[in-house]
Amino acid sequence: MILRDAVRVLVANWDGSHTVPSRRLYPHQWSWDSAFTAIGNARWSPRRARTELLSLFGAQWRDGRVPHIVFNPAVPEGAYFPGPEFWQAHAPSGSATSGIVQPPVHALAAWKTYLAEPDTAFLHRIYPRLVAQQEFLRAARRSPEGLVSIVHPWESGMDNSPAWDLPLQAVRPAAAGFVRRDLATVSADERPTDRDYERYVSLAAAYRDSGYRGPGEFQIECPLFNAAYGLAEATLAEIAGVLGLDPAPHEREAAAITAAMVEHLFDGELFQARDVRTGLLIHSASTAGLTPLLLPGLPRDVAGALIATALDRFGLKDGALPSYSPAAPEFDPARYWRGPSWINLTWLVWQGLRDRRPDLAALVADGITAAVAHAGFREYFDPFALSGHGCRDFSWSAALILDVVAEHGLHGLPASGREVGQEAGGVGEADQVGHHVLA
Ligand code: 2M8
Repeated sequence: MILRDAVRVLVANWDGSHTVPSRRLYPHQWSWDSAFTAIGNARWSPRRARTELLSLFGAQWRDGRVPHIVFNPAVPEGAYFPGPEFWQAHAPSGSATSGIVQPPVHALAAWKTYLAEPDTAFLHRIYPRLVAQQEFLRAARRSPEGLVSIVHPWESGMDNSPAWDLPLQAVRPAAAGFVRRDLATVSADERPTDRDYERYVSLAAAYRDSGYRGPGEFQIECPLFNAAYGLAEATLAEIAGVLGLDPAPHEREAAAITAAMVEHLFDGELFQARDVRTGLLIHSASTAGLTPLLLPGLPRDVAGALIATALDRFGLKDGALPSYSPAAPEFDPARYWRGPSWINLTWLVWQGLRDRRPDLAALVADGITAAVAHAGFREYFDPFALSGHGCRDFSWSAALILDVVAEHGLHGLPASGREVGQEAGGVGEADQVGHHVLA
């Protein structure tokens, strides 16, 4: 049942060449959402996963950046703010886009898509684009310490994390005069405040007015973004191997970023963000700080310290993983990226644990399936009550459950849900549903 329902959500959110994260709240194509969605789609329709990734990279800019939103021209301007009129940006393909980026998790998505159905022609097409995406980050965003920075909280993917509160204080808020669309769909106490939005808009407008060169008033080395960048290099090494290309430059870059992260961002317990403008670490309790577990070359003692922190301060064993430590005063179980459990973030930590601590990885996978079984494919979840928040029928929640179940089975479900899931034939059934719909 859960698998069939997941596929139904993905089918309903499909727009012909990509999947919208949510029909009402996010009616365009988002960059890292497409990567997570492809990872799930690869489990029942690798063709759809390939199309999703290739359509996103079809809007890649000449400088290699992959915009965080590709706008659907059929959707009215007023459906999402800030829309194409605000961003004033176009890809060489002609698509209207935003001009900022999101964590580069796409090499991993391409690789998992390939593993689900080995299609070397797809890898040949996507590899140079993935390389160009990394080259943009090196050329435009790399600091002397060898880390890449983000220029807007939206680039972190964890927009409203308490980790950004301090650097955002230095940003002049934009004068009001824009209309938020998100509050028409989701309750205000689950979303960022108006004050946050004034600063988001101010930063985005300044970056736009610089010709998307920046850097502007917000320049941060985020541990999740850098972990994704390093994992992308490690994954590109695998892809290069399949394509008969030299993996060594990617391996060297993955090792270099891992070393730079340990040297500059690790506080002994957790990876922290660093403010490039002040040179100081921003001490927070964000779950982003656990995601360097994804890096294959992370030293064993550092990984051990991170796992200890995850157990002590993030309740790793206790069910749904929060996006911010419940022990910290800023924690909020219901507001956007300030504490709720998000399936994509939990999935990334799960990936990082699978080889190192399969016992803990299994508990995290159980937490993902239990949250979705309890509340449905919501955007985020109260990590204790498991109640759903944000929008409904959210694509990456539906997609990643397919991946988790394919790897881990249905252990996290109550017995009744498990039976229904098995009766439905698991991912095999979903496969038929998907191919039927695509035919
Ligand atoms: C959220 O971000 C957008 C801006 O990009 C928004 O709030 O309007 C974040 O959760 C982000 O990580 C996600 O990619 C996007 C679409 O799901 O929504």
